[in-house]
Amino acid sequence: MVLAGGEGKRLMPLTADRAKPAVPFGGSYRLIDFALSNLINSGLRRIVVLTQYKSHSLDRHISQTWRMSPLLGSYVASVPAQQRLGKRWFSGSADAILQSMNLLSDERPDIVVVVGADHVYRMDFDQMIQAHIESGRGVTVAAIRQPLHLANQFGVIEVDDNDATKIAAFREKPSDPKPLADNPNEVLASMGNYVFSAQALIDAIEHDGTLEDSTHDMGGDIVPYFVGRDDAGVYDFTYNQIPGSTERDHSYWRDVGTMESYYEAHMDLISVMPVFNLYNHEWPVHTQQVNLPPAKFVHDGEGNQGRTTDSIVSLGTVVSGGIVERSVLSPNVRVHSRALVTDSVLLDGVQVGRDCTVRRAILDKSVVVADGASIGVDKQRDLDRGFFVSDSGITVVGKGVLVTP
Ligand code: ADQ
Repeated sequence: MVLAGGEGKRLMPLTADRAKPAVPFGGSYRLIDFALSNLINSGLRRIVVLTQYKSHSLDRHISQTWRMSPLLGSYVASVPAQQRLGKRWFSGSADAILQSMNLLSDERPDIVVVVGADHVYRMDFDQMIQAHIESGRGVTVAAIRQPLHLANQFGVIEVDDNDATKIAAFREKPSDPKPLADNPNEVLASMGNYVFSAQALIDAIEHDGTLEDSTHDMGGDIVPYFVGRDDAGVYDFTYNQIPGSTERDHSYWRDVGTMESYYEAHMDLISVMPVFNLYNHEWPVHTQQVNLPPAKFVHDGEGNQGRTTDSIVSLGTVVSGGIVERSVLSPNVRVHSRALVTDSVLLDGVQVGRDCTVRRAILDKSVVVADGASIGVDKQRDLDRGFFVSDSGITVVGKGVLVTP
């Protein structure tokens, strides 16, 4: 079960009219492609995606890209909130499962893998499932070390003193986290990925549904329920072995929930020795293959050479007489004469006109930067023009906006 109903408020304006799992990433992908690729590459073939918030582009992406053959017993099905339990939408991620309980009773699985949809990583869930089965516990939570100062964004795990595979305490987004015994600057964070014994999950979710004071949240309520019953295990993500992964990108995992982390994860892709290697064909990240012509770099007839370095460039893009450095260009981008695009992420169909400068910016789909305009050069001016500027000074321009000089 893929939880894909989150709103992604901290990624506004990129989530203004699409669900967070549908946010484009890395040129050709959507965020959800990473979770779905991991599940498929792990041999899991019966997948439901629970959607809710602004799910149109997410549903379209799933049906166009991920649909498999129910006839052959494999499927990726997008399941919208259906108000099966009364006139209300999902109140939290556990409520999304409660309202989709019919899927479990139809399918009758032994094991249910529940994952989030907005992280960039590679993971073999089969290895985690094996560890879960061996433990005999009700739930196993995938975990990774994170810096102490980020603890308030994660579920924080404390392991048992005598058994490092058992969770002794779990607190969702604590303001006073307990650091790891061997490193005062780190905590053990939940990755939001769980393996459940099916009956234990059903019991926990149904019990939670009866509680008036519950937030019906997987991290906030369901995992603590198992911990309270001494029935929660932890799976250390650093043990997960992916074929073809390098020492550099082993255990790479990024929660791209904020504009800063979304931007930084893009920069991880384009560094010369990538921190996250998209070119590992042994564990491919799948996405929609669109029918577009190859990318092209040309001079403009006025002596300006089109040039792109240290960047990712997607199909259908043309750089004509402009310069692009350390940037990610999605399909169908145009960069025209004497334009300079640096340290930026340009989504589908962005057009950068002549003599423009784009610096440390994220431009959403179909943004048009008119001839002579600049973005990211004067941050105050960007704010005055109504653009979002992050704490570290990344300017974000929403879908379809015309940027004038
Ligand atoms: P968060 O990501 O903050 O923390 P949440 O907002 O519930 O938790 O999102 C988890 C996943 O569930 C996301 O993929 C989201 O899209 C989805 N989701 C949220 N509400 C939903 C709903 N009503 N219906 C369907 N899907 C929904 C979680 C855990 C933490 C953990 C971090 C890791 O709660 O313990 O540390 O993930 O990033």
